[in-house]
Amino acid sequence: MVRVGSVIVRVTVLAGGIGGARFLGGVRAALADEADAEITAIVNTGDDVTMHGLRICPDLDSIMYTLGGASDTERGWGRQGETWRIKEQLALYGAEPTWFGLGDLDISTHLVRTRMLDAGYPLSDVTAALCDRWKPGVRLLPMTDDRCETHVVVDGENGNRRAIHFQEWWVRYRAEIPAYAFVQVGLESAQAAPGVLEAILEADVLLLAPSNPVVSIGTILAVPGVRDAIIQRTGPVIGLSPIIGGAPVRGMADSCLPVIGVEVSAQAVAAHYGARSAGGLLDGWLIHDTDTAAVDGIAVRAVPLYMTDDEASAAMVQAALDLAESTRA
Ligand code: FO1
Repeated sequence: MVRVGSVIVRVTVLAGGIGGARFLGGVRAALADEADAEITAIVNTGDDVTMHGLRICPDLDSIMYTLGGASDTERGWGRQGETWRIKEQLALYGAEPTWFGLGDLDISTHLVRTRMLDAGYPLSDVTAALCDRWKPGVRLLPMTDDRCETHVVVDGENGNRRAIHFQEWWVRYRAEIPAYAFVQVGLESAQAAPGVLEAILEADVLLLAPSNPVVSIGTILAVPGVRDAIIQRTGPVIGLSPIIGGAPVRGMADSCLPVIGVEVSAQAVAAHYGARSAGGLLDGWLIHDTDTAAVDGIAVRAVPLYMTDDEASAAMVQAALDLAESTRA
């Protein structure tokens, strides 16, 4: 256990959706018996989308449902015991999009969120209100309260190109149509949400979850002020590789990394994040025990990285905290 004097750690985690949710389950488990532990998750909101008039925040909801014990671990997103009656009825009306799976239980979350946003509450207040019910056991912060949806540049008609929402690319096209760029619309003028920069600066340890380095972690890093806060902070920054043996465990990182010219490997992602001593982000990097990686200035350690359950995830987190301690010296 990492001890800073007698104060037990404040851990801040940059996280995306499904991988981030599982990882945060491990962080919570690893610090379960540390009464003073404070865990803050800074969550990607680039996947957010408005569908059928409802505001949907997939990554915040994945983490909230997973840590709240209500997620469908099989499907990987949404609620266990979900039904799709409203979705079926919408399709009978021909209400587009019909390709996006809106579950009946999930819709209650979007109704409450949309009503609060329409009443003028910022997303961070809405998220806190939803978490009052789900009690995730960690503080969930959207990376920003401002709208900055990820769009994907794909082929259009007769040779030109067009941008579609990330959810259309990922859900409708399964990331199988070529992507030429990812653009978070409005991100350059977005503000970090309240508490985000402080949570980065003041954490005893900052962890980059094994989430998609491009559209999840990369989007959080692109929020004005976030990258600078990471570089300025004094305590260690430890990342965990989302790539094992040249492929992501889940999701579509292998479809995203080539778009930004990064190879699909633990080594390439570490080099992409860069060493803090060279103006980058990382002091340490955890890779799966079958992989190798070597980047000047980054302390690399190989441990099992499959998050099969909270115990396995907790072991990964413990390894990351131990690595943080060793890089601190
Ligand atoms: N993912 C799918 O593959 N198919 C869906 O129909 C789908 C619906 C959906 C609805 C609400 C929500 O919060 C997430 C949903 N997801 C779906 C997952 C989502 O696309 C991804 O979790 C993230 O956006 C990528 O990390």
